Order: sequence, then C-alpha cells, then structure tokens
Amino acid sequence: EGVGPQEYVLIKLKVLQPGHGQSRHAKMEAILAKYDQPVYFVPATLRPETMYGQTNCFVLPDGEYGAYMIDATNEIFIMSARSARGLSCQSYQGNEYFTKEFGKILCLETFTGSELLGLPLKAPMAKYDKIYTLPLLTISMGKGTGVVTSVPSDAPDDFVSLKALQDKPDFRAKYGITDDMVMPYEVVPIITIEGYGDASAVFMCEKLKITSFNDKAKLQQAKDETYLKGFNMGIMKVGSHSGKKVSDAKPIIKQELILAGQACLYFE
Ligand code: A2H
Repeated sequence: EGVGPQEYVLIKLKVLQPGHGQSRHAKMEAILAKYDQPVYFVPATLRPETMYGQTNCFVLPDGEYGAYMIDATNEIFIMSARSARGLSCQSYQGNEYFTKEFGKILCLETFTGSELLGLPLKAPMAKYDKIYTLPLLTISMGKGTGVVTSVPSDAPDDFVSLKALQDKPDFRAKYGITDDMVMPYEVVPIITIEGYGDASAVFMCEKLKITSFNDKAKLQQAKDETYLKGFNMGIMKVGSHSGKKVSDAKPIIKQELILAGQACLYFE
C-alpha cells in the first residue's frame, strides 16, 4: 500500500448456461437469454500469474451485485455497483472509456450474492473446464469488484474456504452448493517455493494447523509468508512460462491475458 491507486487485474470468467434448473438463477437465465453479449464475473486479483490454479470463484452471499453493460467492449460484467462506477470513469486500453459515455452506468439487473451462487463458469487458463461460484464470507464489498477468484494452492483464504465446503456438508447445504460443485476440484500445484513445496498455501495451513477462519492470527501469518515468498522466491511450474521466476512471469502473463481479451486493468 503506498501513494497512488492500486492496480488490479480483472479476470473475465464467462458465465455458462446454468444446468441445475434452480429458481435462484432465474434472473441470470433471463440475462443470458436476452442479451447476445457474453456475461463475465470479473474478480480483481493482484496475482494474474496464478490463474492456472483456479478451482472456483467466490462471492459474498449477502453482497449486492449487478449486471453492467460495458458498451466499449460489448460485454456484460457482474460486479459491485461501486466498482461499476469506478470502471465507467476509467479508460479502456488507453483511449475509450469502459462505458462510451464517461461515468455512465448501465445496470441491467441486480442480484444478491446468494442468487449468484452455484453458477458454472469458464475461467481463463484454468485446468478445469468448468468451475462454480461458491460463498466466501470474508469478502469486503468495499474492495475490488466484490468477486474473488479462488486459487487454493497459493492463497490461504481460498484454501480454507474451499476445504470447509468440501469437508462440511452442512456448510454446502446452507448455501445450496451441491457435491459436484466442490468435490472434483483438487488443488492445482502451479508455483514451487523452496521449503514450501508446490502449493504453499496448503503447506502453511497444514503446518500451522489452520482449520477455519476463526484462526485469524495464524491465517494472517500464513498469508504474509506465502505472498512474500511466492512473489520473491516462487518458480512457475505450469504454462508457457514454466521455469521462470514468479516476479518475471507476472508482468508477461498479465499482458498476455489482456491482449487475449481475457483480462483488463482496474484502478482504485
Ligand atoms: B488475490 P488487497 Cl493466489 N475482499 O488473487 C477480499 N479479498 C479480495 C477482494 C475483496 N473484495 N478482492 C480481491 N481480493 C483478494 C489471487 C491471490 C491473491 C493469490 C495470492 C494472494 C492474493 C487468488 N485469490 O492476494 O487487499 C484477491 O486475491 C494477496 C492479498 O487489495 C486479490 O488478489 O491487497 C487480493 O485479495 C487483493 O487484496
């Protein structure tokens, strides 16, 4: 944290046709039927090089989200109203704004996070063809887009939440998450850190015996250590930049995602 705005990379996770016939998805199904534009969840990340390890995408069940028309690119983004306002005032790849009219917000629909749970998505670079939106109770709606993509190999929060959903049927049931949305999703090793193995978040959570979000101090220690070591000492072990240092691969992968139309920058 320093002077000036924080740069985030928004990753575009495409909404696929929901197959479970759930009434909570009625609004999303209507949006998909009505518009030709692709609909994306747009989690904000500081670690674009970890996108190979995505296993799911998180929303806050009580959070408020909207579907926003991004007319500069003809896409629909699912995000918080706050971040939609921010984007509408930001330039898209140097010239136009995300919404052609500066500051104009085009909200097509609003949702609670609960109405967005259990949706199938296609995430760029992920090993799994289809991943699901799941609940994460520690999301802050005042940061990024209110959507977080999950990389349990390298982010302790993501690992703790995914593991809790896999281990606790009651937790799944409370949020209408079925077994097929969590059970097939094993941690994907993507970055090797000397002394931490190839899934540093799992290593630290096991070493410190972290079992839930109640272990706040230990979770903070795990986060501090994995983030610092991952960036400074991590070596990519997957993808076209396998073998490179994380600090070297990160800017390259970020640029590749942006050029492929799979990501964009967001400042706040
Ligand atoms: B990061 P900072 Cl692998 N609420 O992405 C809570 N957490 C949020 C959020 C929100 N509204 N918006 C983004 N985030 C998460 C990947 C990742 C991230 C890895 C390792 C570390 C890491 C996969 N999740 O973050 O407070 C997102 O998780 C280290 C802090 O703005 C985002 O990057 O600095 C990061 O927190 C942004 O946190």
